[in-house]
Amino acid sequence: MRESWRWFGPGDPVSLEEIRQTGATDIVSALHDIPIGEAWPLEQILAHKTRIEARNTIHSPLYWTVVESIPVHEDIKLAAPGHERYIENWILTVKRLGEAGIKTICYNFMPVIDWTRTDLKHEMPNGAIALRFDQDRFAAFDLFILERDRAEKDYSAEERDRARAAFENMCADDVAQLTETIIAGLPGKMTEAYTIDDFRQALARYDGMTHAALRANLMAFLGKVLPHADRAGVKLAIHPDDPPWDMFGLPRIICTPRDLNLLFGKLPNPSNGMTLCVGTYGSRPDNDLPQMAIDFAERIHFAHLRGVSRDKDEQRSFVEANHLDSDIDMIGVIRNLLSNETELDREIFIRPDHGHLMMADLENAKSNPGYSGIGRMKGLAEVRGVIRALSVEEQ
Ligand code: DNO
Repeated sequence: MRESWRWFGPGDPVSLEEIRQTGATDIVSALHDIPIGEAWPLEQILAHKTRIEARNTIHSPLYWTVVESIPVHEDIKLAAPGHERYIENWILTVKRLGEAGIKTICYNFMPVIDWTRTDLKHEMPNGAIALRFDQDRFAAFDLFILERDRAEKDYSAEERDRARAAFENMCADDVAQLTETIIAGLPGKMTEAYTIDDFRQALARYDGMTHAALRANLMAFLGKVLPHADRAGVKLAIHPDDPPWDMFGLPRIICTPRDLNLLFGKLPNPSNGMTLCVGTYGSRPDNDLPQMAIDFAERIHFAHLRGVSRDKDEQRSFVEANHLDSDIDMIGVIRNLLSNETELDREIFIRPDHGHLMMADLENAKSNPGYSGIGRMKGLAEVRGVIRALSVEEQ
């Protein structure tokens, strides 16, 4: 397994020198400054790679090997008139990354919103801070802050009552904070940051969009991209919709093994692959993560290792737990990924996906939610221990 680490570029409060000290060898990054829809210029790709790899002769080396993510323009997801040029640009970026030797590309196809949480400062019993998705607060936002048309029908009477109680508990600051957390952005999101009016308009563009129609748009997009990726030797790794269910009346189509079977069944190209985001898929009790690691062995090019603990009485609410202590059998997942590697004679990139805000980082005002240094280092170290122990057992 190749231990990788997400780096957001020169503005990231966690520096490349610090990442080196965690023991990671591979960098997961993107050109975040290029507007969504434009092709990434080759010179900028090479400059970013040089920046990442500059000190490799002096210190233990770091390589830019994984892209997360090339954003997919909303017009592609909508198959809106003129979207073909955005697909052409996406293909150009894939080809250029291939030329630069960066052969694993994570992306997602979530309409309007990328990953979504409701609380960025959930205190764990030990005082560390975790990210949380709370269904009642989410529903409170949808029903009483956004006041989305037809939102009512997406919640049961009991859910609406709980959402109202959550809403009535919020002061104006809480409302502003929750709104910002949901629509203005978490680090690494691949969609625009919205104001509430823009958000309403962005949602309106999807009125009437069914799962089947969105899936057809994904297939049409990939139908054009995959032949080029195959030729460039690049592996695409689709990231699941996080959390993996419909939200705001939007269809979400990469949530379960069934969704993945539809995707790979229709387009079996070797470059058509997936990111096994353990935390995302594991937010649903019906997704069996160790089994998915076996069933999709050839398709998994990248894995995000993170645990979630779901609330007992509300199956949609969860907290990002410790990497090894959660509702997910992380050791089983790692064991199965390791045997895939042996059987298929290849290496999978893994990264610690999110970590708790803890220790000195609690004082660090600049930490990106989920992406602080110390918490992720703890996660990586725990996961590394499991990998080493299981690898010795295998021999
Ligand atoms: C959050 C991440 C997302 C993800 C993108 C993938 O931490 O999992 O930013 O990277 O949605 O395209």
